[in-house]
Amino acid sequence: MSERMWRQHELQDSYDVVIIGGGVHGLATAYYLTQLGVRRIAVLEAKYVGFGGSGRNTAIVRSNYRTPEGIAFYNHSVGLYEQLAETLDFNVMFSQHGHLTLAHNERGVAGLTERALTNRLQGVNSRVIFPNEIQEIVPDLNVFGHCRFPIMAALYHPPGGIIRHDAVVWAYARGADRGGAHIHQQTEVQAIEVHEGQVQAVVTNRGRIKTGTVVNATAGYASLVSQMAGVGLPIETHPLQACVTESLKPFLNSVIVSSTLHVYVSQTDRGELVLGAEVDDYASYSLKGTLHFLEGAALHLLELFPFLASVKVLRQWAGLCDMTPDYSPIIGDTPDVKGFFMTVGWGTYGFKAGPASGHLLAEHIATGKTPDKLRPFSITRFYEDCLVGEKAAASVSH
Ligand code: PYC
Repeated sequence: MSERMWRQHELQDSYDVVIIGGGVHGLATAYYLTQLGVRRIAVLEAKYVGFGGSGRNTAIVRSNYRTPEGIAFYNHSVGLYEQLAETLDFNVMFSQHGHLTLAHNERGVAGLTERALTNRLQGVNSRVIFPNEIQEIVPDLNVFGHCRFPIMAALYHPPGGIIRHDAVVWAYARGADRGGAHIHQQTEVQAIEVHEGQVQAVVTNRGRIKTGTVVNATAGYASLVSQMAGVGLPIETHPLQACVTESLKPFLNSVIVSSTLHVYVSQTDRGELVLGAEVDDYASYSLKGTLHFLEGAALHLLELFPFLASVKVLRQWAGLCDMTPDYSPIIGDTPDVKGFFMTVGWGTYGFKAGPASGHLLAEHIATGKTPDKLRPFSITRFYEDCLVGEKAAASVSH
């Protein structure tokens, strides 16, 4: 009989660390904690592993952010992703064929130029390229043909690419399980008990768990879960929609993003095009796809690749994005509730960050020290006026 990827366990009545959320952030945190010698860990997932944002994103990995803090953090993630197949002994199908962010006006070119310079100062491979080179890299892109928004330049980021998101989640789940963590699916958190400013227990639909350390690693419901511990978050939740087409002969190696056209597209190893848009402009917990999204995404994709006009869309879906005011995540401990940690506010950019957030948060929890790369993302930045403004680098989510 083949080995199970992770085992089922009885829910214990106490754990040293309870992680809420069985997506890439929760599972990576569990895995790296086991590597630091922490053993009595539970990962609680209300549905099934990878049900939330980890199974709904468009699997893009990149580190061409705008701020020095963001670039250093996401670059840490790209480095971990590059080693992940070996680290976890699992083929995560990471394809680093480059990422292009298009500019269609002078202001866009100036923004990308600034990003390229900041990226390079942080050692990240990224530069601005112009139409002839763009056409060489993506021969089928409508660079010189008739279009409403001519392509003037692109931020070219060669280490960017796509990965098989399910494989990443399963690999971390297996690694965490092998390290001794218990993964409990269908286990919904109903309350977090706090007494005199210290976490005491988590109450679930399967019973109460005593613990001094809780990690909120949820997406979509992050503010509701933090509220259970009495911690308010500056988060608004919006759906983000995406879709996939039938398989086509390979023609697109790189990831193409246009924030002017509100679209990003890549081609998977199976030949399908995966494309997505900005977040829906209303706050909601709906996971329903809409015709409005499909019409917009198709229209925008055809500006870039007019020859795709008769291609069929096979499937569409939505995920939930917890948007913070500065488009950066909230990671670390909470000053008012001892033992309550968070890796939340992952907006539209969470999947690419999973390894870094798990790695650095595990170190933070296990040692009690805050790694330098985590410091800027503390919840305290909102009342110390130290925002990490990444809106301009968040693909299309604005
Ligand atoms: O941040 O790369 C990104 C992204 C792609 C799709 C949504 N966000």
